Amino acid sequence: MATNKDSEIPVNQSDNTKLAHLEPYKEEAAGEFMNTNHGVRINDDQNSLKSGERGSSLLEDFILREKITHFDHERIPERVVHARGSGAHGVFKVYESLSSITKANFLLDPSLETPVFVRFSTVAGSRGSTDLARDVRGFAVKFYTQEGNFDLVGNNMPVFFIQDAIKFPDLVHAVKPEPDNEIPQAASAHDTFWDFISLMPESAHMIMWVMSDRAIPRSYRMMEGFGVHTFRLINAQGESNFVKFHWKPLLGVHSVAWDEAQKISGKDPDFHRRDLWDAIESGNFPEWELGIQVVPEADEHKFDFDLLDSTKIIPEELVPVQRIGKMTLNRNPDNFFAETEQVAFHIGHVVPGIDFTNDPLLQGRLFSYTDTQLIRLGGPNFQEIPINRPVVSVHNNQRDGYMRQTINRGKVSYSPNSLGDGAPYQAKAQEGGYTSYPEKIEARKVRARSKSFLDHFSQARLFFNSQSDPEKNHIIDALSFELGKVKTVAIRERMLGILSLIDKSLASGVGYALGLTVPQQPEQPINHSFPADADPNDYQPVMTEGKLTTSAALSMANTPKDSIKTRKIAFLAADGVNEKSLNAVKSALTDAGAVVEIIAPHQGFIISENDTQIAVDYSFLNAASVLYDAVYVPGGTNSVASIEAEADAVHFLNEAFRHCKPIAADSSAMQVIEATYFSSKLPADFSDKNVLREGVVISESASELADKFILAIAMHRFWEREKPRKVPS
Ligand code: HDE
Repeated sequence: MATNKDSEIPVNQSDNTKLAHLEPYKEEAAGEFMNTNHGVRINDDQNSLKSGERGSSLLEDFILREKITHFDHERIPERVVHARGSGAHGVFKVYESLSSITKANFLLDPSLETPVFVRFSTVAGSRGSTDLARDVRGFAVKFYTQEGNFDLVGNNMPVFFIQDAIKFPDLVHAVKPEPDNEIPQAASAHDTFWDFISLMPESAHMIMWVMSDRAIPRSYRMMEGFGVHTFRLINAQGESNFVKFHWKPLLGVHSVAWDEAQKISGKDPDFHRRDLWDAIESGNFPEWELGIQVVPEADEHKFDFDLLDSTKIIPEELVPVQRIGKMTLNRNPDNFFAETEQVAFHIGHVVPGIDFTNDPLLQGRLFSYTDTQLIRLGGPNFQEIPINRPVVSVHNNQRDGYMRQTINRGKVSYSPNSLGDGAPYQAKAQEGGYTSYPEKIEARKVRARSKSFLDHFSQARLFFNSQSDPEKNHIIDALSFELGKVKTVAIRERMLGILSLIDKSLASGVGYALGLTVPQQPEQPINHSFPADADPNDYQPVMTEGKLTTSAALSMANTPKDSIKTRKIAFLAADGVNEKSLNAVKSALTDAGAVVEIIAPHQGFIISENDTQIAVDYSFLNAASVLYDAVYVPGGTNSVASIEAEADAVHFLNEAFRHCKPIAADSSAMQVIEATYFSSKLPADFSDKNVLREGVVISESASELADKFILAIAMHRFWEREKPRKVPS
């Protein structure tokens, strides 16, 4: 069983009540005979029953019929959004009781370990699409609490494209492949998406996030998560506070470069899935802290944005994020379909102590999630699928339907009843019965948008202004890429109008790449989405400046950069390698938690200069720099000569440089660096010994090299290399 060295959470997984609940459903074939679904042992699974050796197959072959029929029905509809995903089991523990703000049991007792199942996903692509699409990532957590399931169905971005659920089908139709030719797969870089976005200025803030590097994470393990909507926490006294949920990854927030993302999509479209799986298998359990921003009921209107508007964040400078507990993912699923595919999340799965607000996006989601499971999982009993069952037993008067598993005993399936002594009984609030927060409502029935929702640009600007220069450049590059793929020039122009309302330099940067002039005044009106009878002016964005000009939490440049745990480092070596420096650097890196892989001209073994065998992990044919975080070239005369002569090895280094990754080489391997495109771009004093410049380390001493290399790897990327000295790759 895996052990978790660095977490205080015990990994005795038999303590995990949910895993114990799943146990009876598991099947193992080891040592067993093969039999039919009806239990009859099978004598021949290789040949169908025929009328003679060369005769036709017989209808009576129940073994053939059963096998083929089951196979014919193996597929279920994929999720209409978030089809591509990966899941894992884990546990959550609160640090201290939150009884002052909530009565939710799993947030009260620091000794209580609540099982969780988490599914990460992309949004637009189909089930088999690449992990590295530029896209939002789903971050859905099912807490199996003692009071029933609580699902926190969030994303890795804290805002959303639209303000009202009624626009969701339009948004999804626009971003999915175009309906006439089903192109492009898992990409927003096409006309229908940008057509819709350019007419919906409320998406401006979300567009900044999706065009930022947050949309191309290095790993699911290195993403933040957000509940997006404002929820309510309710304490035992019935008092309500507004709350926003956050997940903060302990490994920091990191991304890849866009050029790299596109190449990973070809080299390893399962990159994120594999990364999550491998990390958990090797005992490197991913961890996140759960954070909350709490706003007292009385402060509902104190902000210059509306708490019910999902296109807005509460800046952390205004309401700090309190870290209240930790989630650790410590077990891979046994079966992808049974668990990851069949898990059904629902924002409406709440427990006493957690309640909703009137956010119109949240309200629409409350309908959608059960409805979609009915078609996807085929009927009203999907909650009986093992992964979806709560860890508490279920007693109510719901009955029957396709695939019912529960055998409800007795005559009574109604309430009130006297024949069953009135059971199952309603629970009082003190007995854990769910009561909704009695929010006061006094209103007319209207179809309308609140005026407090009409500031679409100030937080988009806040986000852009809060980015480092490389991050700003990446947003400009991403928009130039996406809009460059849009064929309709009028859409590009309309988007430039929107961008100019966020930031002039942003708009002019994108305009330059597109060869278009930024319109002086955006086309009027810029919001084309208003009711038929309304005065369009009532729906136009309100141009205001927010109270803050920047917020440090919005920039990934400010993420912790203190660890190289689980980073993948490539060592490029061949026969004749200097084994001493290879081993010294390897053990320094692995001691610091990194994963080292040796890449050589061929698989099997290489022979070091001291005639020892060193196992090779991959050849240049199977490996690529885009699959690694950093690269090191050890010395050794013959090895260095072979690596220098290997075009794929030189390409490996060029590409790593282009993607701003740390590169290290022994001084005696300098000729390999000199064979690269970028050696001429390095500072003049570069061949000096013991230099660390812009993430490139050359050293005579393996231990000094390792120290500097570790610092460089922890920095993740040296983006400042990027602009002035582009390197082909
Ligand atoms: Fe979802 N969303 N969504 N969504 N969503 C689904 O439910 C929907 C929204 C999110 O790993 C569907 O079971 C509507 C915001 C995640 O299984 C569906 C609206 C956020 C997942 C659905 C939204 C999300 C889904 C499709 C606008 C972040 C994947 C399959 C009102 C807070 C869960 C399914 C998993 C999945 C509807 C907007 C997160 C159709 C109508 C905002 C992480 O029910």
